[in-house]
Amino acid sequence: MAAKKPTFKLVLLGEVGVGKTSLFLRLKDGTFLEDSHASIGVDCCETAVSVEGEEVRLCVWDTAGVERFRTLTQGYYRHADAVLLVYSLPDSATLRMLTSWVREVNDRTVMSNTPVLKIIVGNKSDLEHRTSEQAAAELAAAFGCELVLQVSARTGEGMKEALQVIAGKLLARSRERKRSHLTSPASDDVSPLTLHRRDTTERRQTSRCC
Ligand SMILES: Nc1nc2c(ncn2[C@@H]2O[C@H](COP(=O)(O)OP(=O)(O)O)[C@@H](O)[C@H]2O)c(=O)[nH]1
Ligand SMILES: [Mg+2]
Repeated sequence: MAAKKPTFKLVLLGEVGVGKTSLFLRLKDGTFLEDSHASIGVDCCETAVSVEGEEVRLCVWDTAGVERFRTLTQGYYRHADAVLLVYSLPDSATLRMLTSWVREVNDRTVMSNTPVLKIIVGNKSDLEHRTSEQAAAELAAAFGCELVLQVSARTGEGMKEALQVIAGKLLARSRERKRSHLTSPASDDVSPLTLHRRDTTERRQTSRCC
């Protein structure tokens, strides 16, 4: 039987208008819509990335626009391996607002077994930047975000590289976790295989994508 491909859940967060749905549609269909598309509902899509010859699947989730009311459900965060904290490069206020999103992520994922990978994504790189890279780097350092990336949903610039680096990080982290499970003295008590099976079942019950 073929080995199960490593699969990771990524969720998009950030202020309304920063381009989350545009990034999502770029990943899902390779398209970009000029007009705002606030009415698109919660959705997820899967994209495959090759890391050192291994296929990694990334399931990306977009909000239903409910971030406007800060009413994202716990299910949105459940089993998330990474959060993409999106801001708009031409709008520095959206970067400042990420601090409250990071706090929400920390609150919502406090119970998860493994810390979620936090990634700051500056979108709209095709427009004039009004936000300094330094400010994004400082926010990342202050809140334990491991990556700071710049992309454009409009042109697709930086998207392939972003997926590559995210998939690489998640795969390395998951391999490291498996290694430490195998070598840990506690591995007799908690079987990684059992945990994995339960995890997969829960995912099936709570998610359409992964
Ligand atoms: N120039 C430019 N505009 C973008 C980009 N991404 C999104 N937009 C525009 O920004 C507006 C808000 O995008 P949307 O994806 O609805 O943002 P969301 O509220 O975060 O989901 C729309 O008019 C998009 O066309 C981008 O990379 N470049
Ligand atoms: Mg949206």
